[in-house]
Amino acid sequence: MAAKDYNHAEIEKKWQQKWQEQQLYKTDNQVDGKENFYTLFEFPYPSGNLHVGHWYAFGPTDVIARYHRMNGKNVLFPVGFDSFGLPAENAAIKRGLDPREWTYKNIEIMTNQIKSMGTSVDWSREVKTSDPEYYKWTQYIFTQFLEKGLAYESEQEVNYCPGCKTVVANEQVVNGQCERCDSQIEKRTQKQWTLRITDYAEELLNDLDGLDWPEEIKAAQRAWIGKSEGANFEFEVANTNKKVKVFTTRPDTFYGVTYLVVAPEHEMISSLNENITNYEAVEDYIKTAQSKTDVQRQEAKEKTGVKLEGITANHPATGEKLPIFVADYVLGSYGTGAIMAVPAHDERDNEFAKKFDLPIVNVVNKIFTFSIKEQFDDFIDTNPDIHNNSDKLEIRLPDILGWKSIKYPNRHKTFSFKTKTELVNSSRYNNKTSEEAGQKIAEEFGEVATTYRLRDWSVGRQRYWGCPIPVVYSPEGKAKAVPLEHLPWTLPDDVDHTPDGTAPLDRSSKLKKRTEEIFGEGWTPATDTMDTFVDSSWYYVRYTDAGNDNSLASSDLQKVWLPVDFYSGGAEHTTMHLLYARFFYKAMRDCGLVVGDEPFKNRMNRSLILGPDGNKMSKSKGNVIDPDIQVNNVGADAVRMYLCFMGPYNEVSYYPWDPNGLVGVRKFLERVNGLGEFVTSKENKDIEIALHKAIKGVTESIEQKKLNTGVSALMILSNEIEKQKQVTETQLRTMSQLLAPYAPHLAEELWQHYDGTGSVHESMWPRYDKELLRTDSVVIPVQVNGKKIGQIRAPRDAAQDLVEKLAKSDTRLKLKITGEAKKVIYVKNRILNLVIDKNA
Ligand code: ANZ
Repeated sequence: MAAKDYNHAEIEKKWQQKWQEQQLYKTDNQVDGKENFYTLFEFPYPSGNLHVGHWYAFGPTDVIARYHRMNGKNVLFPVGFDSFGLPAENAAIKRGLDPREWTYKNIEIMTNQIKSMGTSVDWSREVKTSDPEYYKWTQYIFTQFLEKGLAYESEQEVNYCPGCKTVVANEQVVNGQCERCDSQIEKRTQKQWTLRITDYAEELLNDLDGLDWPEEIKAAQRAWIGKSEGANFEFEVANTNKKVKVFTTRPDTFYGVTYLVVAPEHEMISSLNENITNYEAVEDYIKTAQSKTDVQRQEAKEKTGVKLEGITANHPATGEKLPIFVADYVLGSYGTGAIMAVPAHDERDNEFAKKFDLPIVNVVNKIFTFSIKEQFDDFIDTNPDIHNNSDKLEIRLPDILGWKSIKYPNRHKTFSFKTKTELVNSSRYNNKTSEEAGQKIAEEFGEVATTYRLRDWSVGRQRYWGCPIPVVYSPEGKAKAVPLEHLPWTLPDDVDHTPDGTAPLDRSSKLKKRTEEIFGEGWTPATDTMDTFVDSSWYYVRYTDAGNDNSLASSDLQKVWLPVDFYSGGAEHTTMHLLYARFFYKAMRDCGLVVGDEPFKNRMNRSLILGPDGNKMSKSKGNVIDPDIQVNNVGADAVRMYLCFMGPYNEVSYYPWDPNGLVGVRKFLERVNGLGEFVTSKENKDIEIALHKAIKGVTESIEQKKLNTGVSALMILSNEIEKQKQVTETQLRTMSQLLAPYAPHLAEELWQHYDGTGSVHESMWPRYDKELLRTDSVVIPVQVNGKKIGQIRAPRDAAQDLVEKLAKSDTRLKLKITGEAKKVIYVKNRILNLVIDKNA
């Protein structure tokens, strides 16, 4: 059958309409004999038109969803919009529009764009986080957290973004800057609604072990949670009733403490203002420190600080009087906000002690034991403090700092040694190892303690376009959750939403009126809205039962679909959304709202697309690729396939957009469309092998989520067909199946053209024949008088007599070879034809 011209616009429109009429991608919750498979991608913000980077999130993930569907799975592949939040609001403000209007108009545009890509999405499950039907449940979850003590409001130090004019969470501060607008974050103290994620620190850490996630994502979450084990000690401030509590990971260095440091934020400073004789200088120092970010403080080249004159601390073991400093290398938000300084063993303390001329007392030696001492004679000469006995060489040096200063005359030699630690200057703990002594010192003078870097999650935002915090206050100021019957606690519309650092909902008389009408005179509403990351922490649960009015999702449907089998998203969410969602899921579980411990079984962080100039795509750089234009020019199939072809999807690397690459893929699809011109009924073994190679290549490529090598496998197949100028319809039908995940419209067109039954997207994924792909041997068809009677496997390039022998000794074939061959025709590796005289 001859091929038609490739008219992408016609084909794509036609099939999108047909699929919609047939409801081809509507997912039933259970299908007999099919395993459920939940494929999820991070839903988009409707902040403006899609650019091709968005396509990159959905398009290749759609390839994966389609592949699983063709492999007999019942696939859930939903979409929605993360439609509350700063990006939408900021974009609306810039244009002087109402965020609601702007957002919903964009959702409409984006919906059409996502449809134009030919995604196999089940639109009946769409969620929009700014719909009252959705945020009713976000609010309900919040009230359940409140009841469980997992949500609380407290006066605390917060990260304030002067650009977005709101508080942001710790995770949303990247290198001291706002992850959204890059403004320098300021520290402020204010009342804030917060979620107790730190209660889950240990579980979040432990459960990572059981997840089928890339190691680097797990490692990043581990580092973010930042568990440190050690001890707390309390040092009395002499002649006061105050104590300084410190956290250390090195209790073994307790006898080496020569001074204490408190962070500029430490509450002790103001409470001892009468005792501190240089209080003014201290206050000045604190002010300067406050203008720096934590990152700047930690990275500062030179340590700074001020001694708190007039007070000292008592060392609990030695009774020695220790000076106390305020210094910004100690952070208020970590551990206890105060440290015991051990300048002999901690580099930061060492630098500080040298600058302020403080004593440095070594308390831990490291003993290096070398068994073959002869090799080190020259070494011994240059290091006089070495203990040398007859059969081994022992070097005792102060731990860490000392070790770094060892001179190696024989650097080129590799040698092995054992190390051991030994305490000195530590009273009765002398000669004990660090480990043993640390444990005992912690027990005797302090308490064993664990600290996490993770902070509780500040979720209140002083912005308009978000989910209102469903809390009201009694006239006495006591917080009360808005009960379910009054949810959704709707976002009022009588507000000037221009951000000014205060909550816009404070200016809503409708909200105030509603609160008083329901709860009584003098009651007032909470006026912050929630961080948009709250909305996105549970959307994947809602997809399982999107229309449910009575609960966030029925537990039956949750059990059917959760946890998510495959979740694809951006690497930037590793320690934000991905961590928040895991916490949320566990907290929801503890409130009886979901079942199971983890939301996402398997996670993949995808690569990123750059502009054609190699820079991040952004309007200001003028390098944004508009997918609509590309689709118009070359078709959605070509764009999808090109996105997959750019490089492995599952590696976090950067691929610049290459217009020539896209044209190349378009040309390839034209060639595939034209392969019909070579159709014959004659079987060609080379093509059959090439086809099976392609099946293997595409299957493996999609299984491994690389996707790019699958496109190359199809290109190789197409080349082979063009070279041989032969292909059967059956082979082209199979090829269209392989094409289906990547180029769903053209594949459907070809499938129908070559008489496939039903939709190609509902056909069974082809399997490859392993035998056919063996390269050390070949399969050779055997004929008698030109009629095929079967085939044999023979070593590649075998000589005729061996092939003949193999055929004649084959148990099945020999029954069909009914006489002596008069003549044997053998084409190497291809065919064996025996001419038998029938009458003989
Ligand atoms: C004494 C000591 C001796 C320390 C030594 C280290 C080495 P990680 O591993 O990151 O948890 N520290 C504690 N609280 C701090 C704060 N708020 N700001 C800055 N530094 C702080 O680090 C824990 C170590 O960091 C603690 O153990 C403490 O210094 C310091 F040879 O105490 B260590």
